[in-house]
Amino acid sequence: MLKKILIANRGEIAVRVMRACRELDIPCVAVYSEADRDALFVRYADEAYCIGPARASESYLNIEKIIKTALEKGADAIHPGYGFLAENSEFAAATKAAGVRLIGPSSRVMALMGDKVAARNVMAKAGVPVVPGTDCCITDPDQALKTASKIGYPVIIKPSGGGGGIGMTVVPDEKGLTDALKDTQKIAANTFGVDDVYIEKYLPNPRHIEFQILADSHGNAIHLGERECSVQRRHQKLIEESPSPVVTQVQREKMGNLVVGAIRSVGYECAGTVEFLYSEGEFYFLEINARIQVEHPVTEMVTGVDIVKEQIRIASGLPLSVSQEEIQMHGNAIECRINAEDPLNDFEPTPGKLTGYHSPGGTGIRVDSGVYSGFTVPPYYDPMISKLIVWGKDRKEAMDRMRRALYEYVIAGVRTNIPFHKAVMKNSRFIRGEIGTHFIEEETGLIEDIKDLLAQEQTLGDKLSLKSGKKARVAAIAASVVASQFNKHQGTESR
Ligand code: MV4
Repeated sequence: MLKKILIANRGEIAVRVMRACRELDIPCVAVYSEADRDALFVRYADEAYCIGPARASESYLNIEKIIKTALEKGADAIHPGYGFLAENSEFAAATKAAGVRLIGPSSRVMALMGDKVAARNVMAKAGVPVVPGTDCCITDPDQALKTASKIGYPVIIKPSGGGGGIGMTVVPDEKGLTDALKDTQKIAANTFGVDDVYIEKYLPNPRHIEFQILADSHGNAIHLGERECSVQRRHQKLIEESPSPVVTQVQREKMGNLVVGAIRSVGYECAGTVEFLYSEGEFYFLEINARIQVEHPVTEMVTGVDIVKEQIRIASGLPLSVSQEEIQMHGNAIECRINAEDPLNDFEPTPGKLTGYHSPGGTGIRVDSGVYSGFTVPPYYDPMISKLIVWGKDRKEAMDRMRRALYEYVIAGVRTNIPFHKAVMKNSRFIRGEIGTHFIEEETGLIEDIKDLLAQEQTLGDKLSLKSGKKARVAAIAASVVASQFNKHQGTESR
């Protein structure tokens, strides 16, 4: 087993990884920026070292400094979490050169997966369905026109070095293709350093469904079923669940086995996610993410597998602790990402001091967070406060539990997207599981629902804080939230 792990990340995921380390009795080292001095993960760690200023390029992205800290402090491995250096193949190569293990795939596999055209070809060769499109990069307009008319409009042009939706252009018909090609190439060059692009058939309103996989150095590879991540906005996921409301056991086994076969064929060795678009009953491969993902807890809740511990086992050269036959999905899990952002102001970030913080608890609740009451959410990074994850014996119980948990959650001092999640949990399409990647923009009524919710809470909060005095404001907010949920105590002052 690894002797000491440095966590090259911050926030909730740093805490998540350290929790696994603590259970495995492996000491953990935090590295942090000046903006994160007071963060929970710094206090949680066995040792913590400041590695630079708030600006990520000088701290969380500072390859040299991070590797130097690992060597100096005797860490034999680095866990990169998600974002920052997690899928940086140069970082993977530099860690290896320094004799430190990276908890993730090799730099070769990382580079292969980072090249979206290469990844598409690998998957197609292994029999995984891919979106109809090109198997090489498109350079000139004639080639583009020929390809597009073959696959049929609308098409989507994507940067090969990209991922996550950046720089993609949808082209409805032949007219706009030449200009769109030029534009996408320019964006690709500016963003990813190479102007390679490829073309796929555009699927109008697909679901986003992804499979969790694990592969060790002994040739064992398994999948842990799928996650449905369709509720997202501008490529930021907001709600994820497992299993997907539309995937049957037969489809799950079929796709799971295909995916496992494909990752075996490339010598993949770590946890990963294979992303698909899903439309009219069919799956289409999109890309592979060679990292732990934000939404991994929903898979942990339904399978009982601790994915981070498995990552650490894999990096230690140990075999996976479970076989495919032992994996069973139990019940349903839903995750809401709780962000410091204002759903009534175009989801603009709202960093600041959490003057009051009370997280929900009870049966079937998991809260992964990197904050505490009195903590100030810094403005420099992603504004996620926590992930609220619930488990239920079926999807209905999971939704009922999520509603209950959201109404217990008290965060004072900054606006959050909790009212957004409350509105979605009441949305009839969401309840029926009828979601696609355009769900949020289609459900324009959500904004009105959020306004109503906030007005109700405001009214009750005002009444209660008059009665209970300033010191009890946080408690009053909690009470108002609960009351507005049940709509029973409105207009009464009995509470
Ligand atoms: C697509 C698509 C429709 N057709 N590809 C955006 C993120 C990146 N991983 C892939 N993306 C898409 N690729 C084809 N051929 C629609 C999207 C897309 C999307 C995908 C997953 C989740 C949310 C999305 C939101 C808008 C567009």
